[in-house]
Amino acid sequence: MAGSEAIAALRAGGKLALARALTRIETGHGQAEVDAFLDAACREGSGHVLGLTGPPGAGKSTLTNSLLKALRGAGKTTGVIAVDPSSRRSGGALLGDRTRLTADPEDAGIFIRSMAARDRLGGLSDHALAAIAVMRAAREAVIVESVGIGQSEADVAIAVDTLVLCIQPGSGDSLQFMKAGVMELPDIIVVTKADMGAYAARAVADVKGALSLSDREREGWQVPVLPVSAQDGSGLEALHEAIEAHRVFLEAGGLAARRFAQRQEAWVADYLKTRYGQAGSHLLDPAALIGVAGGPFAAMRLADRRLVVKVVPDEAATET
Ligand SMILES: Nc1nc2c(ncn2[C@@H]2O[C@H](COP(=O)(O)OP(=O)(O)OP(=O)(O)O)[C@@H](O)[C@H]2O)c(=O)[nH]1
Ligand SMILES: [Mg+2]
Repeated sequence: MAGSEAIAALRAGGKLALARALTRIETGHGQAEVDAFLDAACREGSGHVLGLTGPPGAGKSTLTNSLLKALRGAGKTTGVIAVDPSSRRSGGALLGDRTRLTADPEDAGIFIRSMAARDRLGGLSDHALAAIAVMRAAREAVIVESVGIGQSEADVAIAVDTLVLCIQPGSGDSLQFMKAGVMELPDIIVVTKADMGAYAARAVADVKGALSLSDREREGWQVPVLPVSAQDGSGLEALHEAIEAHRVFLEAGGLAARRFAQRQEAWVADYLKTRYGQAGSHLLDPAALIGVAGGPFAAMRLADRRLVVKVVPDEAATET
């Protein structure tokens, strides 16, 4: 099926079509037809992708649940991808996530998928990137839950439109994040479990202190620091509004499209680096590859073909 028609069928086919598409991109990984489908999804997708990231236990899944309800309440079709940090972890962790994500199974507008991060701890696998591209084409709003940021180029920051960093009170995490230089990544910072009173207020002050002025304002966007409790519901509405405001901010002036193009280049650059190392990644230009191949996924396969080792016959042996 040609790209555009396949995307139209995906949109018309509901949850079943989405589940099939996600299975297909895993089983058919590397096939030209699958790459064409993924590139069409990138071209035609327009869903807003929200990333929720932060340390283990910060409250990401609980918050995902609350935001899912808010988005459904606003009438949006939604998709959730929960990225499990390690494929080596037992099924228990995934099941734990599933029980906290208590979506109505009858609601055709909610689709939830758990995925292993595979080889890259805390980062995203190629499969997760592909799944996000598909969800973005099929749904109006997508939430990606992932542990940790700033650990590799392949983390959630290059996969989403709006990045929310979750920090829990009393953890001292803001200091760690500041030292690691990841404070410049999030668009919104949430101090979770705000029902913890003085601890939460202190954490908000710490985060604000850790954010330098340049971190707080980027390209005209002021990074808000919001205390939120998924338990008693306080701050949830303000968070939902901030996410919506960021979406509108991105749409205005075509910033969303520009950033999406940059992110696709980052996917290809990361693929080159992961697969072929520093030397390999210097040989090919991601933007040029995408231009020739027609999209980021076909570009990765084009890179594979170009960088395949050619065996050159020994000169001395061929001279005689
Ligand atoms: N007091 C309080 N506890 C909360 C709140 N949100 C989550 N928790 C608790 O914090 C713990 C971790 O919550 P999760 O939502 O599973 O956190 P997570 O970040 O998804 O955890 P991992 O996916 O394992 O990294 C659970 O025991 C929750 O009940 C909140 O708003 N207030
Ligand atoms: Mg979780």
